[in-house]
Amino acid sequence: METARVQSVASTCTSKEDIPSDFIRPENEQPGITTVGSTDFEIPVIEINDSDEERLAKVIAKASSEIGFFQVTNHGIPRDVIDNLQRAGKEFFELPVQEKEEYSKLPGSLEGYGTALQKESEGKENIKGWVDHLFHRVWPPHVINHRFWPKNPQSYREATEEYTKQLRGVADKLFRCMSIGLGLEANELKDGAGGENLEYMMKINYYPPCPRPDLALGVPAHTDMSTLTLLVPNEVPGLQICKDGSWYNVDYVPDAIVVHIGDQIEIMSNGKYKAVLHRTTVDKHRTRISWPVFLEPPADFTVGPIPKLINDENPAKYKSKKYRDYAYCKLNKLPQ
Ligand SMILES: O=C(O)CCC(=O)C(=O)O
Repeated sequence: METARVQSVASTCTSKEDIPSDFIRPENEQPGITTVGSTDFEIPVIEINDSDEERLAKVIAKASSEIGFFQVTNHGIPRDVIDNLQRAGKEFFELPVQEKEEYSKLPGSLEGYGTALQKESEGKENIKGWVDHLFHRVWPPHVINHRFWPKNPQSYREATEEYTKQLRGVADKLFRCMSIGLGLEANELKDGAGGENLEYMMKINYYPPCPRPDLALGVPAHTDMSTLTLLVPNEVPGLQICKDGSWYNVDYVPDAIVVHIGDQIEIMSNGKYKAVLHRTTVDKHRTRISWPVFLEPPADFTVGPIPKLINDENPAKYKSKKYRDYAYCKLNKLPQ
């Protein structure tokens, strides 16, 4: 990598002793060494209020196949709905740890609160991520377990329900456009992932200030195993995407929703759309918070390349399997 294009995320930091060693990434993952300062390609920001879905489909299909990532504006979710969601989530994370721990994950459950000091189950090194998080499902009603929804602040439930209701409309529009962009009927992509049974898993990532943001990561490099991820961050940048082996900062775009293509869309499209490899950095002085919602097929639903997209010249590149089995292999780092 050319040194001139490399940017140090925290050049003012002084010594490695500033953070515990189990947060320090190996050099090939350290953002201070591996972040590329400028892009020679554009990270797409797409206005989705275009009522011509054919035209919109082309733009979205291009971003989905070239990068697997874009941000959408003019999505129709009112600013105050997002503000209420973000205020409630921030207030929860600012509570004393004992109160947050009432929502801790139970053995074997993905939902619940996890602390920053939890070890990642990845790699032999067990390096920790500089982040706290809370997971819980928000849609459809039969998969929701309110045990994991904070009761404090009181506004949390209503704010989250209202955001979810609005987000479903955006998700449906994106699915329709992505389906048309593959030459399919508008409903086929969503139907291939479970249709109205698609499950919405919300996560809140809370990244406190870090004295050595050049050495640590919030969330390490990964692709999302879901279909699509729709995310609203606070104003502190930190998301990076990988393209052709290099890491690029994603700008914070006010009022935008960040869209990641996940593994299940890559599979259904038989590789035409790409799941984006991404990670998060942390800030020396400011707290970053993000609210991804992962749109997941039901556990027993089988996902595979959409039959209309495969033929003798373009055979299936991926296995069809139950989402439960896909998730098990991904989480345990087993071959798919
Ligand atoms: O915080 C972000 O912007 C991305 C978070 C993420 O990739 C994740 O939680 O899986």
